[in-house]
Amino acid sequence: MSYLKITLAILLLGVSATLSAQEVKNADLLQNIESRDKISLNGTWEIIIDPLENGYYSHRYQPRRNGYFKDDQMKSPSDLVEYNFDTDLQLLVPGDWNTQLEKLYYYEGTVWYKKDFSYEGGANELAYLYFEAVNYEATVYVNGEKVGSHIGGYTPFQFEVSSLLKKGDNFVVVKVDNKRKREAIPTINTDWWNYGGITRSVHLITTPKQHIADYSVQLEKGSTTNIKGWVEVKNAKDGESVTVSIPGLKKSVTAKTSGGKASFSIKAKPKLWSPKNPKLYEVKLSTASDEISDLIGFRTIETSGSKILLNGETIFMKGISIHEEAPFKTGRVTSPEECRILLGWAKELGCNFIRLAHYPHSETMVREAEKMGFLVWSEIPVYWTVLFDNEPTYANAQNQLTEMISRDKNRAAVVLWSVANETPEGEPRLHFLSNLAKHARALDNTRLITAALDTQGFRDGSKFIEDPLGEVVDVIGINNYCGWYSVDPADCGMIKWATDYNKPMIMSEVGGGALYGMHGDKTERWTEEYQADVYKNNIEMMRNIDFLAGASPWILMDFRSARRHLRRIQGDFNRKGLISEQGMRKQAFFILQDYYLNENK
Ligand code: GCB
Repeated sequence: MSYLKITLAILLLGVSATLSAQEVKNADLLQNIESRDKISLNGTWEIIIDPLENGYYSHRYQPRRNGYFKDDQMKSPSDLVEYNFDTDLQLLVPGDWNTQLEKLYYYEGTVWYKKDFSYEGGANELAYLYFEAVNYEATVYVNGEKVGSHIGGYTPFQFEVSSLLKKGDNFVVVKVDNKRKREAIPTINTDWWNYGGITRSVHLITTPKQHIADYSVQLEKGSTTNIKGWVEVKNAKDGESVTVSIPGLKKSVTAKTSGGKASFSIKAKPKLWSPKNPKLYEVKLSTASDEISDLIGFRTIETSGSKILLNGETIFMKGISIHEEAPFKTGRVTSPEECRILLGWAKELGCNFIRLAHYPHSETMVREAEKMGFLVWSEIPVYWTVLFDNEPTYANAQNQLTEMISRDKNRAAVVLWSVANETPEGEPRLHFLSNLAKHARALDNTRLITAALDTQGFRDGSKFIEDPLGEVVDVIGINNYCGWYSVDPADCGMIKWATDYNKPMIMSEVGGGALYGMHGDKTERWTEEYQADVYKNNIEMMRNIDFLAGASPWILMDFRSARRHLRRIQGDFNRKGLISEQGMRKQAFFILQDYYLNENK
């Protein structure tokens, strides 16, 4: 055993000890918001830009009792109220603030959001405020009272607010703060735009008092004939009936709750979900007081040596990486149509796989991808130089992982949970990421765990993967910018790869930049010809990796990044897209397309 492996074994022992003491729970999130009774709180919100957090802190820097969340109004002409949502600015929700108001383009800080709504709630119902995502920290108030806060910019959260609502007019205020912090997830330094705001939809969801809160309906690991799962029923006594039926399979079972949960299994032979046949079944769940239906696919995913097997058969994952950046208008994706445009481009490229980088994308994106037959890699923003030895940082990362898995655990399309991207080797990092992998497996034993690594050694003339994290993950992601950040494109084709890990590798990033429409010699940076040559030679290199199980080159479309300062070429955009932000395909698009459509894999 090598020194690294011994260290790893010791670390993993420590990890399991910590975790066994801890209960592994899904996030408190209503599953499948689409099929719920709800009022949309999307649309125009009143906002106040508050860089000094004056609406929160007094001049003695103490939290105010009467902050902006009270939405105070002047009662007489002599009153002094130094803010007024109704006469201030407005923003659209969902949406980032940076691309909606010029003065907020580079802004990082606090913005207060307010929305009036009317509620006609019934006596026997509960009301949940559900936010699909707010970047980065949200503190939520209903009718002037604090209901809670949430950290993490890309996962959903909810608050049960029934007791704070009244019949008729109500208002919600959200303090949104996107200041970057060293200890945060992601940390201070990223290569994507820190879009602030209530970036995804907001709903007021109503449910019966006793309601179906969450459920898992998936094939049992290793089986294609046993659908196994559980249904969590809020406020249920023991022994209440829960029925799960799948009309398309002519199956229905009734299970009884115990401790608020009913477990079931169904013997069936579903047609398996795959990119070629993304079959989804209607699944109906019901209790005496509630019912919900979902579209669910069934498939298996596993590895065998260096192969990835989908439904028992080897699949080569022809992928592309995607940021949640809107085509044509830029900024955050805010509509299903925008998701479909991005996915349509990936289809045109010949992909059966997408890497949703570098944070959980919206549920809409994942569902649309599932309908279109894409395998999905989903990841949390544990990116670059996270504070790996800081416990609150770990807790934050684990919470984001829990929320991502909780939300998408019924999506057949999702086959890979990624715990990190390009993190520097070291013991605290190994411990941190091993814990995350262990946590993901405890929540969901049916999918594969991966991470994108950029640490490679060199042995016997080959690039050598020896990062100890390789031991922990099921599939090794490798980010490697041959021909862009290192060596000439022409030399990439000759590079060989090797590893002692008998595991599949996905080339999770390769690529180079080009400004759409800029032409010249293939040795001239930023030309489409240069980028195309990077792709040609990297494809040559990939052909020689016998343990390669797929690729997700960087990236489908140009995206905003505050690290990209070449005014005339980048102008705040990372130009590694195969397509410009205005939808124009660059030459490299067709090189990768040719590989995906014509390679006999
Ligand atoms: C990487 C990162 C990605 C960057 C990319 C680049 O390795 O994972 O987030 O955008 O390189 O363009 O440098």
